[in-house]
Parts: sequence; C-alpha cells; structure tokens
Amino acid sequence: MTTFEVKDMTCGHCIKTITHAIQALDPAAKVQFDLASHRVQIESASSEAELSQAIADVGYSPVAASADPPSCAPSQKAKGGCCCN
Ligand SMILES: [Cu+2]
Repeated sequence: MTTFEVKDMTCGHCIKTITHAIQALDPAAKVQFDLASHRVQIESASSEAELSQAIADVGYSPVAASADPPSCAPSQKAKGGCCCN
C-alpha cells in the first residue's frame, strides 16, 4: 500500500484523472481517495517512485505520506510524553 498526499487534487475530475494515470501504469491497481484530506491510497505492484511519477505526469503534486495517522513511538508512550491528542 502506497499513500500520497496530493494537495492539488480537489474534485471528482482530479480523481478520474489520477485513477486513469495509475491504471495506465498498472491496470490491476486499486486506488482509494479521500478528498477531504487530499490523500490517495494505492495498492499496486508498481513502486512508489513509478506511482508518484504517473501522478506528476498528469499535472499533480504527490507527496508520499504514511498510510495511517501518525502514531506514537512506544518509547514516547512509556515516558508519558505521548504525541497523540
Ligand atoms: Cu479536480
């Protein structure tokens, strides 16, 4: 699973464009979008670099992001200095 944050993805048209770009690269890819957070989750055999390039090629600016919301390192939790809110 590869996750990108694509700040300039703002509507259904963007989603279609990006989906087509990903599926041109890997027809078997599964793509999920979260417009509110501008995130794209891609399940594909293609590498993060290839997927990033495919999105950039259709005019967007993908930034690799972690799939899950940031979580605390166990060491931080143990000290009581948890970073979560
Ligand atoms: Cu759009």
